[in-house]
Amino acid sequence: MSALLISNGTIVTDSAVFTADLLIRQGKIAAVGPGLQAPDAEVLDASGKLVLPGGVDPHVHLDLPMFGTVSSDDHYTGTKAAAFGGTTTVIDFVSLDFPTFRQSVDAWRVKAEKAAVDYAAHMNLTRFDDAVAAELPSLLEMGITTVKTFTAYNNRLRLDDGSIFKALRMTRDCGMLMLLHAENGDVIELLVTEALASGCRTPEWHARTRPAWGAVESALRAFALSATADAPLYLVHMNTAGEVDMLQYARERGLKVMGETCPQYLFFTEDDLRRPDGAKWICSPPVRSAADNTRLWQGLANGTIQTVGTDHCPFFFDGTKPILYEGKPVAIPGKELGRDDFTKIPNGLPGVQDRLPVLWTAGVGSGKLTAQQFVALTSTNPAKIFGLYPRKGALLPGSDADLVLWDPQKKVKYGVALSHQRTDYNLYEGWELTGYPEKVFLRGRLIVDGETWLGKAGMGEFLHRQPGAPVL
Ligand code: DUC
Ligand code: ZN
Ligand code: ZN
Repeated sequence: MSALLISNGTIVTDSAVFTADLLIRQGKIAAVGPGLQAPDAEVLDASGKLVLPGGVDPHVHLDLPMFGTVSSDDHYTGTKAAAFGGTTTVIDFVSLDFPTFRQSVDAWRVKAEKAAVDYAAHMNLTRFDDAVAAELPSLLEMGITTVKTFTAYNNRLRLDDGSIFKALRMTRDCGMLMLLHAENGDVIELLVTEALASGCRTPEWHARTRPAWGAVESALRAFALSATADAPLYLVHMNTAGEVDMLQYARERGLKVMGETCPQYLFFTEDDLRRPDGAKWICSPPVRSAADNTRLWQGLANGTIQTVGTDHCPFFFDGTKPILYEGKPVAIPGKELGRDDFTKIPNGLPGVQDRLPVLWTAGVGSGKLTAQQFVALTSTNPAKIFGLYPRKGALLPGSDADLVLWDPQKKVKYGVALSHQRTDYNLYEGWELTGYPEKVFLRGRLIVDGETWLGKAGMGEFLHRQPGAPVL
């Protein structure tokens, strides 16, 4: 692979913004600094453009079976969409669908092989017995250093508190990190049963049966278990002000706890569920209120929350009508499955491509976040927390040359026409964005050039992660 010198760009890292050249050799960053000389290198003039480390999305669900259908982006289409949005690494979830972790991971590896950007996996820890406990440390041999547990989805995904506590002691001893989905499963089951019995079936009941207090109390419960086990814990998809309060409370007391939110929780509310097309906004946990949006923004700005992921798990709004994807008609059953019953609407939203562009405009453009905070939240922090740094999330000599040439002046009217997410809608339809990826490189190879796709299925590499990642 020939050398590339990106000259005169504005380098943005999690801690600095400066003008410099950046030299790429053999897919790695070879040097960063002013006035670099490389006579053999092709030169790309990046004057007026920003050079960012490729985004790291720590939370996606590709090709995930749910409610008799499947999330509509597979490991190729979802990672292609990620690349168009400036994300060059994604972390997907392995469902514990087989008797052993090994079998579950092997089956997932086959599905994930067609990824077009680099990828890693979290393991869903949705059973906990002697066999699972005995096999847990071997996840490290499979390159997996993180497990996700749930305090909701009774009789399916949920673990009881005792099992979460035991698992925390094990993840601590193995240098692993536990992720936690915080909602109150018992309360949800009861409220859903009552709602259906009373004929309440519209999308807004999805949120009304999954109350914010359940997220708040189970977040605090999980932090207490983490403190008692002296084990690190990462709270996924924070959606309520109360979770930010609990995370702040726990971190002020020195607990090893961290948190992630997602764009949908920064921008949308239960009012969106009351729209005629409200099913588009159904995800779990649900979108909440304007006050929750505000507190989550504060949590990002003041450092209480460490990352912005997406929980990308798209479904068609109307999966009976095909869309054209790469010139071919595709229709995958989606939200229409629950037209008459909110409990049958597949849970999840598209977002892997949208994350950087919408967060840039609404965060950096509005002055809520600095450009360095943007890089920290979307790339460097997830890379560090999940054991990928400094290979990913950094613009350092030796790092993978995953980078985004970002045009901070570019104005786009965003929406489904610009989106490569394989679904028939976009949550940000018609949004006027300022700042957009112009070119995206994966290990030194140009994979997105404006609106042109130069990547390929299978280009992505599986990232074998190392234990002992830092708590930020
Ligand atoms: N929530 C969703 O909305 N979709 C996928 C998984 C999850 O936790
Ligand atoms: Zn979850
Ligand atoms: Zn999720």
